[in-house]
Amino acid sequence: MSERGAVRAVRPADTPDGLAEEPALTPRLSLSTLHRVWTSAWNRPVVDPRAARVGIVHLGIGAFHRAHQAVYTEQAAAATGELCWGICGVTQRTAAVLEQLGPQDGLYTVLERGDGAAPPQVIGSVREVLFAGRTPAEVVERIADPAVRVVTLTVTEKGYRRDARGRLDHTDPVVRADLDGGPPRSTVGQLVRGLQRRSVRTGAPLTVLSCDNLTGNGTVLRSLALDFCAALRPAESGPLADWIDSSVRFPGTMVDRIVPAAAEADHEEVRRRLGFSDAGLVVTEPFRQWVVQDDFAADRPAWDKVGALFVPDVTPYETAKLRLLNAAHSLLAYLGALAGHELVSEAVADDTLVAAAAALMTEDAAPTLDLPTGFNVDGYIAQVISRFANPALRHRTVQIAMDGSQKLPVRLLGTVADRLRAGAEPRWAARAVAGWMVYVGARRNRRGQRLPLDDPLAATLAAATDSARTPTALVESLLGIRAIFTEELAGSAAFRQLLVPQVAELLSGLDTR
Ligand code: CS2
Repeated sequence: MSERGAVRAVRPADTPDGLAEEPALTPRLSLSTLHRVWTSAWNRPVVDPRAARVGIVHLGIGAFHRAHQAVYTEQAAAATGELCWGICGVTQRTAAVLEQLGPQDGLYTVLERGDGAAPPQVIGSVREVLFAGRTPAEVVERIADPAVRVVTLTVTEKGYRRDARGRLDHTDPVVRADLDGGPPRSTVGQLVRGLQRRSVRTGAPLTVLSCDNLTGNGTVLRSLALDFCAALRPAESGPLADWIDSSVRFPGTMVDRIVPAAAEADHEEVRRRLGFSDAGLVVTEPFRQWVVQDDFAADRPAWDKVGALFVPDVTPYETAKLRLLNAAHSLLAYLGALAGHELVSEAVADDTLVAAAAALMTEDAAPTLDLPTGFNVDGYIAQVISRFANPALRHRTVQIAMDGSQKLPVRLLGTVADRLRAGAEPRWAARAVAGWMVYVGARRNRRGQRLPLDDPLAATLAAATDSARTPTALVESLLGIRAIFTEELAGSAAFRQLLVPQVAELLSGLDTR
């Protein structure tokens, strides 16, 4: 791994996930141990990590990126022999990923679980890790580096810092500080400051690819970048906006792979099967999908050679995935967590819940979709349910339940609005919303166990729900949050009529103790 980028040797004792307790007998994965341990050739990186140069900056290097775009990138390098697409991964909120991957020279294992799982594979495409909180200037430098031709992002819905209208939230103190010229801490700030430096230094064209679960993720990111630009001093903002317009592309993408948090049993399995400990391990399903809008400013990795689909417009794929898979995921997460199911696979094994998830997709979401040509919606829905049922994936319902304020509008409320406008009753989508309302209001499950409220709007949600004594009051006060529900939805009597009885029923289900 390159010297730059604050990749410091961190002793195993410093790692956050308990690997410190590891007996010294199990070496830690790194370039030097990779060949020493009894790893079979097919577990090793498919390209030599030492040879790869950084050509991609990835903002938000969590487990999802490591199990998805980084794998495609490595396989594309193997398919073409191009060694110029190493990844500089930027970790945003904490130094945890730097501490996991730094001492491992960026290497980590992808452990697939479920039918058709490939052998565990060490991935070497991450060549550098930066912690933006510690070295923000290096992040800006890397984005400006002409060797970098692609910036990818997985910063989750909340990482975009949008206001209720979907524009850059100028009231957000982090955004404000970035606009005032401080070392950029917001994703959009990092990106635009990097673009600014690039435009002045070389003007080399760049593609910025949002890989988050947002409707129109490319368009959203472009308009946020331009919002940031517009708020700069006039001398800076005009030329920069012109350059972005002419030299930067923001294609849309649809990404899909289920990547639950790795558990201790997964770490143990890697130690047993590969003979090293790996603090950067990611666990995932065999399935993966990537649809990318074919609109690049410069060259790119040959992701199309390893399964990514390049199309003129990703919107139909993206909307289908968000309104089918992600909506059903959220329904199972809220209703499943309330019913006391720890895992998605357990929620799917519950006949009532799986029926609700299937009905949400078939009856409510599917009629709103403008499906891509040849898309078999019934086959897709059946495949989604069987992916959720994968018993080897320990995907916790509370992990998916987090950030509901950001996820609901994208996954469920579009379906609700479209169906209501068509004069139909989106009963199942409303049930998922009711599940969320009860989840955030009660914050405990049927067994009386506490459920975490992990959401950027947690304080607003708690304030809205704490004084709500009846189902109607709970529905009313949550519908009043304009950052989540539009005027149109909040004012819909039909939506209320679907919500109130379902909220009442779900709340009464909690009162069994
Ligand atoms: C999940 C997604 O955590 C969540 O909200 O619904 O991360 C889901 O697993 C992925 O989008 C699947 O591609």
